Amino acid sequence: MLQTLGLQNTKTRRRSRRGFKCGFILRGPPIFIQKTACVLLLNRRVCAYNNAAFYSQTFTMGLLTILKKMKHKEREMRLLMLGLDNAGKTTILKKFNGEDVSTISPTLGFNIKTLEHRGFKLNIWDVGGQKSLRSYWRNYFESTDGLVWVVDSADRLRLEDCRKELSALLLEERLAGATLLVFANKQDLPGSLSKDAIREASLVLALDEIKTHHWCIVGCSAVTGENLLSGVDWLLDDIAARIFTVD
Ligand SMILES: Nc1nc2c(ncn2[C@@H]2O[C@H](COP(=O)(O)OP(=O)(O)OP(=O)(O)O)[C@@H](O)[C@H]2O)c(=O)[nH]1
Ligand SMILES: [Mg+2]
Repeated sequence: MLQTLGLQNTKTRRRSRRGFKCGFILRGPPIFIQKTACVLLLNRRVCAYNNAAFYSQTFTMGLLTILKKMKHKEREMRLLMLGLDNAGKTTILKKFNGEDVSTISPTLGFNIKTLEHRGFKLNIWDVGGQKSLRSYWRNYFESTDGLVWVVDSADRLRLEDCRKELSALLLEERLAGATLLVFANKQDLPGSLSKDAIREASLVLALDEIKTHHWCIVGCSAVTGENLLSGVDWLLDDIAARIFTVD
């Protein structure tokens, strides 16, 4: 399955993401970063004597460039997978990882897997979606590059719940920069929405009204693996275009 989906498992890095970044800076950044930092320092001083707004903007832009370059070097993304309980999040994660998906139980905490795909290291977080657990979702927002919202397309009764939860998430400041991929899952089930499930789901979830995030909806089946990879590819392309583009 691993090969079918084109993903490779990797060992989860022991150091935390933040710890790695700190270590990277302390051990001495590459020359181009040091040079840029000097220019930035200069910019900051000049700022005191000249047009403060202009130079502080230069400083911010410069900092952004450095961060982008560091991210580029890491080629690492953090993807957060959320959705109502029973939507199929854990099944999707296991399918990506080439694991058996016949025995899945509800997630009471979270699962994390680090996979490699197209040269990117993907840290995928799958958090339990039961109502009592949703207040903990916020603990996972930090540094999210991509939000994967999983919908059970056969669960028509809870589509309104689903829409409300997603709308609330999109107002979260810490998710403001994240790209949104909606997986309309369980397309293999006869009762799932309609033959034009994707368009219907996007209407029901009011996706057209989202102006704050780049988004895309993909119909898929975690059991058969259908369309999982094309969804992830779109997500990676969008994130890469936003955060790995240098200069
Ligand atoms: N037919 C079908 N069943 C699916 C699909 N994806 C998941 N399921 C089933 O749906 C049930 C719930 O799947 P999970 O992956 O545990 O759902 P979850 O979103 O992780 O649920 P929580 O951990 O409670 O948030 C399981 O019985 C899966 O086998 C799918 O694409 N098709
Ligand atoms: Mg789960």
